[in-house]
Amino acid sequence: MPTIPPSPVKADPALDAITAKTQAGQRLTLDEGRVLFETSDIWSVCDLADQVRRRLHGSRAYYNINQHVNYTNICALSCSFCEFSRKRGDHGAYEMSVDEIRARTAEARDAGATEIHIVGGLHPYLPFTYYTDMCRAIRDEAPRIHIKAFTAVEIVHFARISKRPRDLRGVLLDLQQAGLGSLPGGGAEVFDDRIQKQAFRGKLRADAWIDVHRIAHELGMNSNATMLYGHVESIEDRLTHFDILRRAQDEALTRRESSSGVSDRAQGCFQAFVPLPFLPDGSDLTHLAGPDGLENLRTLAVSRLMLDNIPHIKAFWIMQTLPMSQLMLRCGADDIDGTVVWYDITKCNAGATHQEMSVWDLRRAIVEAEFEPIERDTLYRRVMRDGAAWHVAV
Ligand code: V47
Ligand code: SF4
Repeated sequence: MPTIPPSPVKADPALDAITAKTQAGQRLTLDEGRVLFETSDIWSVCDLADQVRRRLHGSRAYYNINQHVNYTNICALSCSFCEFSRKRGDHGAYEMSVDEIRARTAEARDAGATEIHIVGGLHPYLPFTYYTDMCRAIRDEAPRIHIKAFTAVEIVHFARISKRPRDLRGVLLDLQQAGLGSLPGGGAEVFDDRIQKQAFRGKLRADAWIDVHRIAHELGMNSNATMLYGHVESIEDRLTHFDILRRAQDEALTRRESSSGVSDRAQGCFQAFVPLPFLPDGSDLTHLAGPDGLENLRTLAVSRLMLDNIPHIKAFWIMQTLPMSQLMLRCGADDIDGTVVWYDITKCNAGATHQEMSVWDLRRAIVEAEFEPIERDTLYRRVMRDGAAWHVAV
């Protein structure tokens, strides 16, 4: 019988102190985060993230029944990583009418969706009323569906087109009154001015992105945060990104704590962090390879370890693939997102925008990874269901 050679990866003693701190629930420094990104002992990093994930969520793994709507791909900006955006008149450019969005909502409601997730390009000509009408139409068609919509950069764009560039609060309030429930995490990319100039010129700087989320939190809405990685950013940039998010969440949680019982309005916070691997196909950066599987696992695991105050880490199966999302459940993730149905921003299936995953496949993937599948709503409450009829467990 041949002997099995020892694993080429040696346990890294530099991880001992980090392990002790993590197990004691202490916050890791950015220097420690650098060790996690640089060590050759990636499996210990994944194990450590798994311990934290199990401490927070046990063997539960979340999914939801949702539908994504990308209302237009016409965009005033030209981010170099983006394969989705078009200029007006370009082949394939589109914008949906409010009636089309209403029809998608009816389809989602009939399929039992609890959430509609809406993002689009920065359309240069649609008026602000288009966005409030869209929310009202969804509210009217499916009053129980949670509207998670508009990245921070879209909110700033709405403030400009409604001629009140400094009144982000007013814009968010108008949308909230029209039915907006929370903000998705997109548009953050990587919080670094140099990378912004290089890869997504004209998009929001970190402070502006954080401002939009802070105001949404103050208005009682929750939100998510993303990081687009594996393009031209460095490890330092990723760590800075985590640091900025962690501080913003500390502030949100402090506000929430100090307002409880005093204010009649609940304060929001970040619910989930979603690491997004750069997918080069069709973008202006096709000469880059994008991150490989190990880099994806490591980045997700390090995010779980560094973002100690954000409860959920999502492995978005559309970008990570379902098999990778299964592995990620063992490396720090507790959520794989949902049925999605339509997704236009990145396309892996020969360019098809219909990218649907059945509930059965989502649950099977979670069970195969040896976790308990839990259907959640947008606010991470457990959903109990009988076919398309559902209610939130109390
Ligand atoms: O902001 C664009 C990214 C984001 C590419 O909040 C790309 O639950 C990879 O934010 N390769 C939109 N990424 C998607 C998003 C999201 C997705 C799922 C869940 C949630 C949530 C948020 O997609 C954009 C941009 O960062 N993106 N092009 C690309 N080629
Ligand atoms: Fe426009 Fe968003 Fe694409 Fe940038 S990433 S070009 S803002 S749609």
